[in-house]
Amino acid sequence: MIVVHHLNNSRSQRVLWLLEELGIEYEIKFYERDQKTMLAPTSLREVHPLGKSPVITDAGETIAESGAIIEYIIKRYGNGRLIPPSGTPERLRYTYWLHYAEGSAMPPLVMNLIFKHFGAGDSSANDTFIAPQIKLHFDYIESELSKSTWFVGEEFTAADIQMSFPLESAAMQAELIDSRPKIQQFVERIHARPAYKRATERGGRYDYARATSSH
Ligand SMILES: N[C@@H](CCC(=O)N[C@@H](CS)C(=O)NCC(=O)O)C(=O)O
Repeated sequence: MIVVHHLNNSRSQRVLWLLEELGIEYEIKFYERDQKTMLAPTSLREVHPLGKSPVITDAGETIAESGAIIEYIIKRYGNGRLIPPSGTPERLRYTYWLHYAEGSAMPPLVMNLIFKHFGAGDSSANDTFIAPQIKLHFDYIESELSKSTWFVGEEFTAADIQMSFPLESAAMQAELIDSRPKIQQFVERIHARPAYKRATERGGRYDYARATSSH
């Protein structure tokens, strides 16, 4: 059975959600962030050397990186669900968004978080790079979401699950979300899905699920 090594308030919530969408049985092993540093406990390094979440174990394999985990689950357990058929334009878009979430959307958001957390005295990095990059990406995402209900088209796919984390992270910040109604609606739509709700019930407190209700 799949074991999800789940860190509270983290990207591993996406894996729980995917498994709920597919109706697959799984176990959760819970890990708590250090309250001060927000880092994962070192016990997670016993599962994978980087000690990051998500990581799953299944059939003797250990799989890390949320995109790789999604690919693995969809291929092994999906039976063609939540992924467009290969060789279609939809499949190309699916692969694009699956990689874009962690490869392009998250880096400026993480930089912003670190910048805010450590309160750097010199704001030039933020003004010249981080803030303009966030604007560029989120304007782009807003415009893509004005073309269709979901990232790939009218069908919900696992790429929407992968994209949920950057969008939920953005939705925590009023200045990013207030002027971008499509992103806001996307986040509301995913939060209304029964499988999403079941995943948050099983995964425990997940602050990002409250993103849109807070403002
Ligand atoms: N690109 C990786 C990022 C993994 C990652 O940084 N996870 C965070 C949780 S959202 C983490 O484990 N943070 C705690 C730590 O670094 O100790 C993925 O998508 O799986």
